[in-house]
Amino acid sequence: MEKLVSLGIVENYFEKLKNNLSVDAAIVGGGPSGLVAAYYLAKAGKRVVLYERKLAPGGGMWGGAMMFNDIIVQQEALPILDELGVCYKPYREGACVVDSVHATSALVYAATKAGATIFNCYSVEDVIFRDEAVAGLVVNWAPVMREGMHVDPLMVTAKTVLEGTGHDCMIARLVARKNNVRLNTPTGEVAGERSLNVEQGERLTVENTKEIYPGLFVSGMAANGVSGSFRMGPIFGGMLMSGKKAAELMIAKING
Ligand code: 48H
Ligand code: FE2
Repeated sequence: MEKLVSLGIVENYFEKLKNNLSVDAAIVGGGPSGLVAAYYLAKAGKRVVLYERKLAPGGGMWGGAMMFNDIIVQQEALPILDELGVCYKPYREGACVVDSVHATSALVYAATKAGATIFNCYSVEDVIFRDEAVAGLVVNWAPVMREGMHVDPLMVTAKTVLEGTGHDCMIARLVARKNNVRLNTPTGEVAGERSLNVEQGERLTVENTKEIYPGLFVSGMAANGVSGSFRMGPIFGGMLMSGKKAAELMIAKING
């Protein structure tokens, strides 16, 4: 029985790994925007893989506001919660309150149920750069990166890559710096996030969700960070709508 347990995991895991070495969409980061993008891409029948460096995907959504584990979602984003089967309570002016633990786990469930593969405990450390385009990801074990061990990575080719890394925008930063290229952002580089403004931040998150370099798309806080727009605090409609828009743009690119 001991051998069966180990063999079952090893054989299945390596099968999963092999099946995801060349994909339609590779997503960096399992925050709300990345998870929603993974859901819609998978639902459209695309082969999608998502890498999350933490043990649990979900990013900044688990903790609500200052660990008060509720979030606000505005009216425009409720169709996404309905589609993903997330429960919410009407509050005021069309906005709803959502239990953040319920919502975060629901996004993880919906994305994987739709067919997206999530590899947790993986760090994306670089991209594949070919013919002046981003053509995939370079991945490693998150603990290897954290320990600073000199261990070479594995590579995954992808028709489209989504940076959903949150506030850091580390993928956009390294693509611009390492390859000395300009991004499709107001400054040509990572502009950096501005202070808090809920209305502007929410609107611009969706507006700034786009392809910032051939093959490389941005969603969520990374979309704001690269374009120099505002943070918005614990309101999550913009993150959800950004993930959906990213998926739509990527599907259009994959379909040529
Ligand atoms: C693998 C990585 C890597 C890497 C990072 O920050 P997130 O929750 O992402 P978003 O943009 O979908 O959501 C943002 C939201 O949570 C938020 O912070 C808001 C609304 N803030 C407002 C405010 O005012 O502060 O998740 C990003 C995920 C995390 O889980 C990281 O661990 C992961 O990406 N990640 N995974 N390889 N190189 N970098
Ligand atoms: Fe945040």
